[in-house]
Amino acid sequence: MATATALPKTDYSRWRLKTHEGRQTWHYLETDEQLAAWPQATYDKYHLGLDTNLPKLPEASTALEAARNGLRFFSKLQLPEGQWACEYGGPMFLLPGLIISYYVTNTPIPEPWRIEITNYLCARANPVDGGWGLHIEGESSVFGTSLNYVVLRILGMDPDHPVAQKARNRLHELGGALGSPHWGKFWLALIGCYSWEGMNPVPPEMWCLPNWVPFHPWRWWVHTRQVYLPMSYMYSLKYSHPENDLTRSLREELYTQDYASIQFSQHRNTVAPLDIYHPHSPILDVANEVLTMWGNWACPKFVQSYARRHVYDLICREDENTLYCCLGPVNNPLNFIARYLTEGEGSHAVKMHRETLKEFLWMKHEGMLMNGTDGVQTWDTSFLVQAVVECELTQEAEFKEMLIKALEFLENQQIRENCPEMDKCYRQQRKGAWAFSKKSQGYTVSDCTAEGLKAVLMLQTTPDMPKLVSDRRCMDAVDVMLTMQNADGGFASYEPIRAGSWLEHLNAAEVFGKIMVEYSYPECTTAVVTALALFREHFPSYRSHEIESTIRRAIGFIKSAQRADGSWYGAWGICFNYANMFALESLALIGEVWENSSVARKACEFILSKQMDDGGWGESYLSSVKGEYIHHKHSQVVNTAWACIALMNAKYPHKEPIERGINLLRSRQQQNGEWLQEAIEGVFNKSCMISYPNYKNVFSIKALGMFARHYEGKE
Ligand code: LAN
Repeated sequence: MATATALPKTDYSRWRLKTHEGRQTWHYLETDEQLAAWPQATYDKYHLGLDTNLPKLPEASTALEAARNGLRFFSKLQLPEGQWACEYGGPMFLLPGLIISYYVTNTPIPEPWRIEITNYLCARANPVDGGWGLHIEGESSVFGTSLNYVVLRILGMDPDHPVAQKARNRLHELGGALGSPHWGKFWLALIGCYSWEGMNPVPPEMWCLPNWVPFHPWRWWVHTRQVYLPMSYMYSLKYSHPENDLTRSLREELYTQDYASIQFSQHRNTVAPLDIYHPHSPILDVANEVLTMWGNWACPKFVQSYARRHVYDLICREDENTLYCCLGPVNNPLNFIARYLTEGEGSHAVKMHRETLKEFLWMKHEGMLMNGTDGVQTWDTSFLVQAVVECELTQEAEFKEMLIKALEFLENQQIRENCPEMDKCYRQQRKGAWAFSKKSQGYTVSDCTAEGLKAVLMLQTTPDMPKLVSDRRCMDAVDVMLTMQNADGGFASYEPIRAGSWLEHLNAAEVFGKIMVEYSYPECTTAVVTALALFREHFPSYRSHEIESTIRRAIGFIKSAQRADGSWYGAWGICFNYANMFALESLALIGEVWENSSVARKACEFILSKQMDDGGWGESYLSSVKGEYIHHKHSQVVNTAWACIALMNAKYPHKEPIERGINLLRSRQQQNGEWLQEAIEGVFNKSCMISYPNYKNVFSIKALGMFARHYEGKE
């Protein structure tokens, strides 16, 4: 965005991405000695948007050659430890948590971060109205605009700067910060710019209920419970950062009314209409009234302090179980604040959080942003390996070393031990699992375990590949997955479902849907069944009956989840194209394809009905939000790759539509083998989008490879 006042920039030739045991952090080299000792790598340059000078490749005359060119390019982005990294931005409510945590814990913000976070927020302000939304492609909202405005002000931007002025005007048009959703009110209360009285309750006492209570927090989706855990601790303390000049100015800037005149207790349920994805249920409103009274008058002091101690114990366990990385980008800063307020500056935990928070920051051409996790390392690496296998390129000498390194990474990152006293912290079995990011984060994810295991098995059965993961460890991965099947046969994300979806009536976050409990997902389910099936080929006698019945029930779930129009709704990628690809892979596993299955046929018809005039597929993120297929204005490489893979999974008998899709992929490939970034690819909780920039390369390579295998040289 053009601004009247030019913003400083750091010197991009000084940024380096470091990887150590899967921990990825960006460093700004201040001295010439450092620069000489640590040259900038191709992957640094690529991620920073600098010229990589990678060569033009010979023009591809077949799909396989195009796949090979794609892989030649992508192999140059592999990190020294064997994984692939990338930006994982999209959500616009994460940086505020980090910066507010730095602010309330008196942690200095390094100058290069200050400059580049400011640049990022300026680059990402809505060019029309100057605000920020829930995610980078979303409309400006009070949540996004108020909190990112606060970030810019904490980072030192003058309130008269044109970017600040424009954002403030937008915030005021939206009614000001009084209309912040629950989580926004929380962050503002922490910095002393909102009153705790105006916040719906998050009582820590909930955690003292007996475990059989059907709405006990241990039954909630793990992200929701790990966010509300530290939030309840700070809510109970009603802590606000001491008032200073910034507090006083922000109180004037954020509201349309005089701050002193606001009766905060009347605004617990004031939320700007644009911010509401999931409106309060009447049950939640009643519960909030009762719990407010409980907190104000009824809760005995000893219960309160017992609850705080219990919650604090769980916070410490989460820190220790994840080596202070925490489950995600919201609970890490929250736990950091909780530990700081309780243990003070000298504490080991405080020091550790200051380190681990760095793993969530990412540098790109627009500046510095916060990723949705501590990286995508294991997930993207597993997919890349599978794409290479699909292309049958594993035997080519030029990719050998790359694949060995990828295997080494996956071997290194398998989780080897369960959490100590795992029942006390309500944790899922994790010995044998893979996390989405890295081992030390330590959270089992069903499909990350599955994709990790598939990649390992595929590589280890390739001639001349080392065998690094023992049979026993592959069995451990299977053991974890077998603990995770839901009653409906499907698989959820981190844990099996622990309570019914009626708990969504207590969803208080307003901005997200489906956050209270786990659900069965076609994506996760497919990953698990395909992993179990591959495992069974190599270990036919290990838990064979259980594997057999798990697969059967899982496929039953896949079939039952198909919508009347033949499609599947995808919860983690945008949207129907993503889930269709997985679901059809599950069906193919039991031999159900276009030729013999009405389920597969209907799905193919749905997919074909969405092909665009240029031969590609393009789905808008609104598909995820609204639950119905909505075309993007333009076809998208990633959607096209998914649709082609889906049709090939179903063995759709006519080559022509698939070839048109493949030709679109080829026409968008650059001369150095890469594909360029298009619209956002991923989603969570229905309303928030998240970027998967490696998908454009990985899934295009896979689609081309599959096409080559199915059709090339066979005419
Ligand atoms: C992710 C990223 C990966 C994703 C898949 C593996 C793709 C999926 O199949 C299972 C769920 C999972 C692991 C997932 C869950 C929710 C995450 C962690 C995210 C979408 C990335 C960011 C998001 C997290 C909840 C963001 C913080 C927001 C809160 C509401 C706490």
